[in-house]
Amino acid sequence: MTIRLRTSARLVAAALALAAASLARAEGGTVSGKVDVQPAKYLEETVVYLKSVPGTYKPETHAMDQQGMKFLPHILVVTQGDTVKFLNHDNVVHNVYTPDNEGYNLGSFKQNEDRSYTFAKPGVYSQLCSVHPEMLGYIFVGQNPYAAAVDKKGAYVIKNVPPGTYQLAVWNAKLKGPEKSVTVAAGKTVEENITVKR
Ligand SMILES: [Cu+2]
Repeated sequence: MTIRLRTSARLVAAALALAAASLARAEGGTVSGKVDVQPAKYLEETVVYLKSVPGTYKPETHAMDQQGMKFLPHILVVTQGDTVKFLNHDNVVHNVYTPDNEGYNLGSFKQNEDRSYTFAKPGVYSQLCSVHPEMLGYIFVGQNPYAAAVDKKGAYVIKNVPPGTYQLAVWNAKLKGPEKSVTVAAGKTVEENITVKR
């Protein structure tokens, strides 16, 4: 009896160890840091991303609103294969088009109507409204989900990155920044600060 109990306790311990090992494998790492944008007035239009991360990613649907005569958010970060639903919460007709990459024009639509577009290819797509030339937004379409727009202080956080070595790159609407090689380990954070300038 005692022997049997010990054996089953050992089996449970072995099963727990296996579960812990597979959890560790599934756990990703974090890449974070700060982007110093010179001149700082271009800070908002900055996305930090990993250039190529092997894998297939489940398509998701995001929303970009037109409200208060603005595209909200100003920059939307998505992954290739994702769909963006464009909303209109203004009491005026808005349009959505882009001249970038394959280009599209979703026509004009009224308050509480929407239009959708599925992004098949990575790239940056400026979002324009033919009715209101002052309106401008951006959709950053990554090859993978490991991308983040900076916050108001220039900080970025890219979470749940599968362990491995990647090229970290930065996109800015007006400026350029370097690429860096980063090695991500499970459960660890890599700090990378980047300077973006002319
Ligand atoms: Cu408009």
